Amino acid sequence: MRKTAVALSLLALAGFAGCGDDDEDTTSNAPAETTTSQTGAAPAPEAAPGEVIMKGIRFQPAEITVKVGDTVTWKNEDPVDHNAVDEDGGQFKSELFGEGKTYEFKTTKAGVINYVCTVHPGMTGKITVTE
Ligand SMILES: [Cu+2]
Repeated sequence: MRKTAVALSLLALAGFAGCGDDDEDTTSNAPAETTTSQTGAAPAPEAAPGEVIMKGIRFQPAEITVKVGDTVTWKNEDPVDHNAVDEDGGQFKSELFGEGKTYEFKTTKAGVINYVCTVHPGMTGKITVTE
């Protein structure tokens, strides 16, 4: 009967009430192993793909490449208002928006889009949209 006593003590250690005295202690070990599997998180990128920071009266990065269906997000980190206006095909035209605000544009077709901030001459950017 020692075998039964050992099995019961293992069940007790695993937190089971111990209704059965069969050899089920092997399955009761399983829950304890699931805690160590979630290590090694991916490093966070500074700017996500499709994200453009407006800073220093510039679009950063000034040129990005995204896929059709991706969303481009502009984020203003300047203390002055900016906008983003497509100067070729009129696919997007944001309002002026201030620090901490964002504007999003979802691409719908492949091509090159040149855009500007209309209140800051020379503040230009380019989006290459690929299939
Ligand atoms: Cu601007």
